[in-house]
Amino acid sequence: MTEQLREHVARQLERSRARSTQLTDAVDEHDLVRQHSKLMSPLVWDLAHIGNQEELWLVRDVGGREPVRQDIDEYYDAFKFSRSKRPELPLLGPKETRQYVGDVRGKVFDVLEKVPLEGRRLVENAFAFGMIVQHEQQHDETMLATHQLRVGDPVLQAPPPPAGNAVLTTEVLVPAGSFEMGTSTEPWALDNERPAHPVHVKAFHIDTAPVTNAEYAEFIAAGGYDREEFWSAEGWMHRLHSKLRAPRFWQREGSGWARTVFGVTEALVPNEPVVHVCFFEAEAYAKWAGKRLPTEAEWEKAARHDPATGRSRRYPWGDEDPTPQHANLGQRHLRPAPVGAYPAGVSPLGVHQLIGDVWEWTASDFHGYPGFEVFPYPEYSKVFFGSDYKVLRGGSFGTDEAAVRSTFRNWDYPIRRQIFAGFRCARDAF
Ligand code: AVJ
Ligand code: FE
Repeated sequence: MTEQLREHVARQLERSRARSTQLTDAVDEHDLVRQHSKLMSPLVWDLAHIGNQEELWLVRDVGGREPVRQDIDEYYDAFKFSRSKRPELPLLGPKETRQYVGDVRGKVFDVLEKVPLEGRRLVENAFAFGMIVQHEQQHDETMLATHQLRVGDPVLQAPPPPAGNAVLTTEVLVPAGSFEMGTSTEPWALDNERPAHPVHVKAFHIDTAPVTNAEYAEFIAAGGYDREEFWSAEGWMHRLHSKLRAPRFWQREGSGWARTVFGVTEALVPNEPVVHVCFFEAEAYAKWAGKRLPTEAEWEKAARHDPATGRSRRYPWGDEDPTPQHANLGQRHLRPAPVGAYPAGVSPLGVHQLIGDVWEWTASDFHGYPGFEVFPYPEYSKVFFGSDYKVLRGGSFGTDEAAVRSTFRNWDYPIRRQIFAGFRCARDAF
């Protein structure tokens, strides 16, 4: 059992490192150290930060080993310097960074071989490894978003996602009742997903698929960006101030639209979920459509509740880990898949593509669940609780399966568009 766990952790560490290496080897040194957007760190910062967190948690804390490079800790502390300030820091260069993360990883494999993974130690130590795997994958998704912001010839390649299929209904009714939200048993669930607790949800309808490019283009054509009545007061202020006219990376092409995807400008794919919209745009679209965004509880009930058993599933399709047949995860494709592309991933209530493709904005602010306990450190989520952030659910094509579950909660400012975010709509049932 312990050996199997060590094997599993080693494989996950290797998978995340292969991805980080791919994302950073794809560009030249100039593009590695450059800031491609004020919203992002230079790619070389993300890579060294991945190594530094790994050193802090696994080499020094779990392993009780001597520091590898204590002198650089402060430059890679995400709370000390904001993303926009990071390019001015005396950061490690590309070569030093690769050397550093490699040195740390070597020690981590040694720690993994020797660390106790029994009893209480199993929970504490195994979780630390799981947290670091997720952390690296989260930064890999952030680096993928930096790649999308980068200007220049395309450097990333991936096969297209599977084709779409007709989805027969546009929305389903989720009957009123209690369901179990969150988890107390997922071994790698983070503090904000815990504990499992019952939540009563009133009857509501939820869209069977995320809102598509074609649907979103109709909202624009209907004057959605000029009609204040669809926007919240805050959303309208932002729409005016930032002169929003369309999703990020869209451009007019004749009477239609084109969009730039990792350096390639192409015609919009009509039945693909819209991506790179902010919360305020999602909210305005929903109002125009006579709907609203789902709350977090509604989203999770649609994703997990099995009316036949009354149980909450780990994933919409059941309790098995995701496979490529279930969902568009892990940067296997460089875009969301068209609606209906994953019939095997459908939830018991008939809702498609809840996991993968695009992060989905919800109506909810980011708060701790009843009984929330900081674990293992307040900077993971507690310091972000409050009304500044909106919760996103489900993961995107750029999220690795190690870093998303049906209970997983992501959060961001309602104005952010560089993340791989889209949405689906809901409405009251009665
Ligand atoms: C959970 C995606 C909001 O990237 O800011 C990375 C994850 N926390 N390093 C982020 C995270 C610390 C976090 N999100
Ligand atoms: Fe981080």
